Amino acid sequence: MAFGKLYGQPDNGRTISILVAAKHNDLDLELVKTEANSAAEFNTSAEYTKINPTGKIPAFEGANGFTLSEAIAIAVYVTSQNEKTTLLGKTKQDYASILRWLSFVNAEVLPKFGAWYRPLMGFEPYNKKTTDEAAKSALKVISTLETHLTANTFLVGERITLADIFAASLLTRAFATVLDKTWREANPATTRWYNTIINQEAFKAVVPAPQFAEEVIKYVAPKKEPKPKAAAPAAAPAAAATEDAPAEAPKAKHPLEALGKPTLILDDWKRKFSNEDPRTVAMPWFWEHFKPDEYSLWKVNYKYNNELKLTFMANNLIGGFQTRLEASRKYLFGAQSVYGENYDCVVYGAYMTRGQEWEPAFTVGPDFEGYEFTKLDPSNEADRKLVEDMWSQDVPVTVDGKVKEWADGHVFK
Ligand SMILES: N[C@@H](CCC(=O)N[C@@H](CS)C(=O)NCC(=O)O)C(=O)O
Repeated sequence: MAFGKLYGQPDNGRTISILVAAKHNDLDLELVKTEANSAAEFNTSAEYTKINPTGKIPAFEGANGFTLSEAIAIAVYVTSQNEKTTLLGKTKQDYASILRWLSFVNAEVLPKFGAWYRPLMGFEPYNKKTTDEAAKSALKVISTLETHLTANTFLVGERITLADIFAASLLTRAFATVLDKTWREANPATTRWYNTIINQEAFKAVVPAPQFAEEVIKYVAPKKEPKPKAAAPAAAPAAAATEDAPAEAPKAKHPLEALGKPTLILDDWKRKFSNEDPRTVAMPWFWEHFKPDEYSLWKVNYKYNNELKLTFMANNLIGGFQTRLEASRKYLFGAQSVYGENYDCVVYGAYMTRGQEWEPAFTVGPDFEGYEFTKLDPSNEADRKLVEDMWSQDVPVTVDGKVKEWADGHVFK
């Protein structure tokens, strides 16, 4: 039986740190995949907020009922379960020094790096000046590591401790996105140390192939194409994001409101989907209640799949797309996934929207121009299968004769 559940994401640094520490001490933790979005339905539920009142990840729920939030506390708690662990140092000074690094990386380093790479990844609105400033302060704060690791093999003492595991884990995304080849060459001590930590067996068991950016990833503005006038929705959507001015939430009434109340209440379906097995219970319920005159089904595939690189970045693209569909939440349900591997992946998905056109629901954000919308026929067996596969997120897709396994994805509900 697992020691407890860890609520988090497999590509989230804070989550990784706890999983590696547990692995190091042969402690079994069950990862419950939980969005890094404190506003998401599950994160705001009573069930989750009693474990972590902020709705953020990570959070821990022990098999014995003990619950804990805050990455540092969870990492220390999990590590200390092994009475003989060497990860917490030998002396009181070691232990305090370990806490010093945990706190430094969690509170000083990670937020500064996040402020740099999150806008580049499309997670947050991009503003060149702010992002450049974030880059400067991130590089300044991480120079503390280079200085320390030039004179020391590990962060504390002569062997790996939780400080190293925690710091390397929290830096995985920075190395994958912004700590590029040039930076690594200029910072050999931190790079040597990082390579040592990520090549430990326990680390590799959790993150088999951490990524290294060749160059700092570039912000890519949402694709824009000339839009035929006829495609404009009834009410004006939010302005498309530009480099310095992110899109604002639409203030006009949603055009789909005019369609009135359908017999299939979207919230009923969303609840069914969230609480039941998709294949055996939710989908049969869906087809029984789906009304083609009230809703339409759409295949929604990314247009620029050949430009995708790392799967976690492709998954972030989906996250950004869905975040900016917020204004249509009352009228829209669907799921999109990344299939394949790094440098060979695609973003496919399927949605159901109120009404018979895709534009009113999808043009509330700027990202729709990067996607191709193909109407599906609910009476066609192949189209029904496509919807079920996309929403169940449990089977691979075949692209140009090549099978691509499901890697990650998001459900918009
Ligand atoms: N102080 C918390 C911070 C947790 C945190 O910020 N988690 C991020 C992911 S690493 C999150 O859940 N963000 C979602 C949000 O802020 O909505 C800790 O150290 O655990």
